[in-house]
Amino acid sequence: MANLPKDVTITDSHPKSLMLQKHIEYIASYGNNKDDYEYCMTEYLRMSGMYWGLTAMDLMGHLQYMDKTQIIEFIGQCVDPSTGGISSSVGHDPHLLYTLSAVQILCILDGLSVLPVDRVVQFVSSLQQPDGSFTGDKWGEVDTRFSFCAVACLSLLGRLDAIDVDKAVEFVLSCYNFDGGFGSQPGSESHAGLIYCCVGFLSITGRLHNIDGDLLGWWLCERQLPSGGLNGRPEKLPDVCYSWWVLASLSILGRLHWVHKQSLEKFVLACQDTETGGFSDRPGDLPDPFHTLFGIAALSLLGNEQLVKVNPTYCMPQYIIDKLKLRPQMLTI
Ligand code: 3PZ
Ligand code: ZN
Repeated sequence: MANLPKDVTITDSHPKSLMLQKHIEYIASYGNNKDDYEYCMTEYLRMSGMYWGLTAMDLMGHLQYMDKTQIIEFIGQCVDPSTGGISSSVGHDPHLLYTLSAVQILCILDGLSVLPVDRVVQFVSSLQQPDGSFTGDKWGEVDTRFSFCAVACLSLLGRLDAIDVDKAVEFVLSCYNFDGGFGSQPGSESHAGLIYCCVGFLSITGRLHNIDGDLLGWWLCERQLPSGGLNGRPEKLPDVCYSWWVLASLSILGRLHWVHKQSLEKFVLACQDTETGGFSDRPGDLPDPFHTLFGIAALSLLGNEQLVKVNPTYCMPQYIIDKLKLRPQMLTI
């Protein structure tokens, strides 16, 4: 058997243009029925789910369809009184992932005043380890994803000074591999999602000059398959969310033009669900809010003029990042 790359086939039956109105309806009605099986099942990632839906809506220019007051009040109830960390739902354990989602949402909604910011900052900095790495919560494992969450969260709050940035950089650079990519820990295999986290981390901390952008850019654009879609590592199927992780990384590295934009756009558009709205991981699968956000965000990075411009480091609307006036070294090069 020839070792052909795994891929999908896009046919004429797949959608070719952006069905904006369908996606607005899909996000607006997602979770409307609180007795839904789906709604109950996703309680453990509700905070991130809100960030995915809200950001998708803002990128589609329809933030006004979301209930801002209700969302801000919900986040206020998810702050853990003893640690200052934020959980996915009321009464769950706080985690760095949901803390970042909550801060991203509140930046978009201009609702940061609901947070005890000093305590949230204290929660994030308490997760830094002596080697500079971060865990996601008090018990969890070290992972470069959490290094990204920590600096993204603190930079949005204007409080990067609360951690040892040099040590944090040292740890992330210790996860740099010979192929130019990054893994979750020193010696772990390169993976596009983790590369996004590490490149975003180095962009926020102003240390992109420490890596070889050509070598990493090459690894990233090798993720593109004949269908136009991108995978997360060699021998894997393409997936819409990797369109985002790979494209955003290339954009931060100033090498967005290294992918074939037209065929990637065709792949992403083929992942729309023509009946329900929303995007799936690959053509023909069921849509979800996660792939809907990253499909829309990828199309925004590709220059789709129906969408609001997205910031590649934070996956938030660029106009929000502009309003925050982050220090210059925190901006994407
Ligand atoms: C999905 N999570 O662990 S998860 C996620 N994945 O919470 C959310 N591409 O079963 C949704 N795969 C769907 N709505 C999938 C978020 C994962 C990523 C799984 C996935 C995506 C292919 C298999 C990890 C930021 C935050 C979290 C992740 C990545 C980036 C699942 C499986 C896992 C998860 C949720 C549902 C459908 C939605
Ligand atoms: Zn995916």
